[in-house]
Amino acid sequence: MNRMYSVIASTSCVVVTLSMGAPAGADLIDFDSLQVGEIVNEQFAGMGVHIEVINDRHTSINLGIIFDSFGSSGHDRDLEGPPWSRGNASSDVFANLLIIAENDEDDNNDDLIDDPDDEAGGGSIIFRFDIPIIEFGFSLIDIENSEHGHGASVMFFNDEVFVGMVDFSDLVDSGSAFFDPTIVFGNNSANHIQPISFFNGINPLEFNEARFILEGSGAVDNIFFTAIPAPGPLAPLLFSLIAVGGRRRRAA
Ligand SMILES: [Ca+2]
Ligand SMILES: [Ca+2]
Ligand SMILES: [Ca+2]
Ligand SMILES: [Ca+2]
Repeated sequence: MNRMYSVIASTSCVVVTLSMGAPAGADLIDFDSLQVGEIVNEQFAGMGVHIEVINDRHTSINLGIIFDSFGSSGHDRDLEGPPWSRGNASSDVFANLLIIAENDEDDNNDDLIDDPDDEAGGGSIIFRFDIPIIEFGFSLIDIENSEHGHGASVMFFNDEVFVGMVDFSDLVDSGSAFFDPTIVFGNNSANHIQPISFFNGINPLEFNEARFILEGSGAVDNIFFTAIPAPGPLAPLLFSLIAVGGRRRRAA
């Protein structure tokens, strides 16, 4: 899960590197502590994460909700597994998934959507972060991204300024820097997407918003993100060395 795409931005030169090991400041949201049908928005504010959903077809229902992939949610077999039909996570357990709600019916008034189903007309699932992020990974369920199916992508912004994007068709395009030969999209598919980063030279570009754009149905899970590492013990030492160097130059 820790292989990282490194793309040199703002030049025509694209480089993919690998980095192993758990990065500092990394965190994961798997949605498994929430209830089926629960509306998802500020439950992860304590982690500095805020979630907003926009429904493209039912524009009065802008809700992200929990779907249980074990099947208790009911009415969408495409979102149920394992086993999944294909993909690099075809035997993996996901439990709760985050979907764009297609309906907002709550007849028993328990604040849980009674019959969670994903919006076939798509929409946006937006993650906003209180502090800058430098890498973002996730899992995708039932994304049918193909020439015959609906498209999907994820876009990244920093203070609303565009940083970069990955069209999910890039993930299965051998000519793309984001190509991952393990990924297979299609009906009832399940895939883990390696953390995505954008680089300008050796410097990772910061972002504080990741926005999924889905043109059809599907779900996301296992939102993985890494904040900018806090200054380690080396930082004050480097600073003092620079300060000493500066004084020496002035003395000379
Ligand atoms: Ca989950
Ligand atoms: Ca209910
Ligand atoms: Ca559905
Ligand atoms: Ca499907």
